[in-house]
Amino acid sequence: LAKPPGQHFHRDHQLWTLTLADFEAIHRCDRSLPKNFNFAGDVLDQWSQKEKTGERPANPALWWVNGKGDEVKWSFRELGSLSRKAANVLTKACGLRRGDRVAVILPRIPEWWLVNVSCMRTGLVFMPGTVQLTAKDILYRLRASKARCIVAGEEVAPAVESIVSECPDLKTKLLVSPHSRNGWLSFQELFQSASEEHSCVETGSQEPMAIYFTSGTTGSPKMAQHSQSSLGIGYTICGRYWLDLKSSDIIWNMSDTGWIKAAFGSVFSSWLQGACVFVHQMTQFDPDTFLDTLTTYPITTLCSAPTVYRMLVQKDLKRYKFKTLRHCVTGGEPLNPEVLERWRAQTGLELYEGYGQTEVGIICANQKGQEIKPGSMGKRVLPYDVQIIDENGSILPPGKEGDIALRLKSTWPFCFFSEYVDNPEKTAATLRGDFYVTGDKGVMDSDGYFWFVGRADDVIITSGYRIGPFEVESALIEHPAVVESAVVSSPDPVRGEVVKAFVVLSAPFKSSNPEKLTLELQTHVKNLTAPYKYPRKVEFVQELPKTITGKIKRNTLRDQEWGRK
Ligand code: BCO
Repeated sequence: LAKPPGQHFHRDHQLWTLTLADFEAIHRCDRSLPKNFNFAGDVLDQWSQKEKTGERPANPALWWVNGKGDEVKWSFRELGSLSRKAANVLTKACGLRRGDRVAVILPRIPEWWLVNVSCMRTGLVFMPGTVQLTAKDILYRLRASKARCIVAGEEVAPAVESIVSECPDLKTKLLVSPHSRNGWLSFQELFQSASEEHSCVETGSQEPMAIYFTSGTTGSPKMAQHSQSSLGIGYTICGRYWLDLKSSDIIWNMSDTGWIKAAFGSVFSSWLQGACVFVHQMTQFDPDTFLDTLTTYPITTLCSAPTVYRMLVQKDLKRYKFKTLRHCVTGGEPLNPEVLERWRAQTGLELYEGYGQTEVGIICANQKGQEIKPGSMGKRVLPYDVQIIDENGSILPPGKEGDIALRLKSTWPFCFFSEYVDNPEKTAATLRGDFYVTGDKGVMDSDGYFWFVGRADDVIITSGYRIGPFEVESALIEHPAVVESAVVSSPDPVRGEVVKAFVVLSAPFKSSNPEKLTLELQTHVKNLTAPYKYPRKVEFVQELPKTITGKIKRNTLRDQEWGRK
């Protein structure tokens, strides 16, 4: 990086060697991002070279197990050749072109990593989604994004088939399964005969790389778009200083493939540092299986939602020997200080909380080497300038509660998302003065540590998921028993908070058995939208609190749930 200010650094520069000062310089625009950048070509293929020359430990790049005896281990070289084959499947057999959007709805199987990397190689924009998505969710995503292709497994294939006639832009359905299915191209078959010869596309650093659907208070999920550099370079600091990764590490990041946490924990942060990504494909989360995995495999780094740690500390952890585990991090929802203390007492390990969002990545964290203040989400992560601001966009002094915000002017942070696609109003609504407003309330103390207070809007953060009340209310209203409903957060000892629905019943259902009807409504929501959103608590009420203009006052119900006046 010994370049005069304002010049592009050479794209062969090894990003994992950049220092914090280099990132500050890039952020100040003293140094620029490379004009072109492609994570597959510029990072993964370089690690492949380092493997050849023995400059990287003989660690796999990806280590996948499923608990049934199946195992996959790929080096960076193997990942390179396999993803080149997959790239040829996407461009040649599927006829996809640079910039096309591809919905990828796969469980934690090795092909998810292959398809993602092959999208990078070909300049396709990948849109990950959880396999919990239902037909209605998938229809919305395919139509809103005008996706050209969907890559899916048997789990969601029937749901896709039920709505595909309503998606005129969708040209290809690619099935990842050992079996074939009518109307689908078979990934496995095409992959077998695909060539390993493929030249990585020269993508621009600001070119779109991925779209994530993210929930808000109103309407359907919005499409947050990230660029090649915001994901591909933006997570360097996070990988090095929060996850504390080196190329000899093995990181197990639990997150479902549908969330940005899978992108940074199981792709970008980890592979930028040349670490091994460990994956255990469990059909359902089970704390005992989780702990067995952690003791069986030489995992050094663990990344999981606070809900998982809350479930784990209920076990007798002293019975387990985590021989290689040395660094544990958490994020996606607030961590209670008691859980941190119990984890430390039972395992002897610290728990490093980070805070972020799909749009911005990780912006605050307890980074390795910093003192941890239990209950705080740590200090700002470079290059972000995180501040607490008031309703006019002015910075508040330490100790004052306000909106957690990121300074965008005069330099736009390169890890920041590009926009909400086709939604300039929503993009503009997140801006206040010089800042991007996260929608979360918080406080910064005089040492620069941030403390989470709560959401400024009606979004519910449960088990690490971000759920918009509107999405749950829209599902409930489709049941004949529901006249109207209001969905808010409610405290929960394990999940932090859960979704609670207040429901006004229609006349024929007023005398129904409440337990039976609760179960029926829960099943109804699980069938209509991704099941993680279902209301774990339901209360039947005569009426909902409303404003004079007839708008439901969710905040009154939420305050009531949380015992606030
Ligand atoms: O609890 P229930 O059994 O009543 O319901 C569960 C599932 O059984 C059910 N379900 C799933 N698939 C279904 C189904 N029901 C019917 N049909 C299906 N096909 O739905 C409920 C899903 O709840 P869950 O996902 O919370 O399940 P579970 O097993 O309790 O898992 C617990 C956790 C903690 C493992 C899970 O909640 C989790 O993975 N949470 C973390 C989420 C995460 O990674 N968030 C990060 C987002 S990115 C981010 O925040 C950016 C900044 C850091």
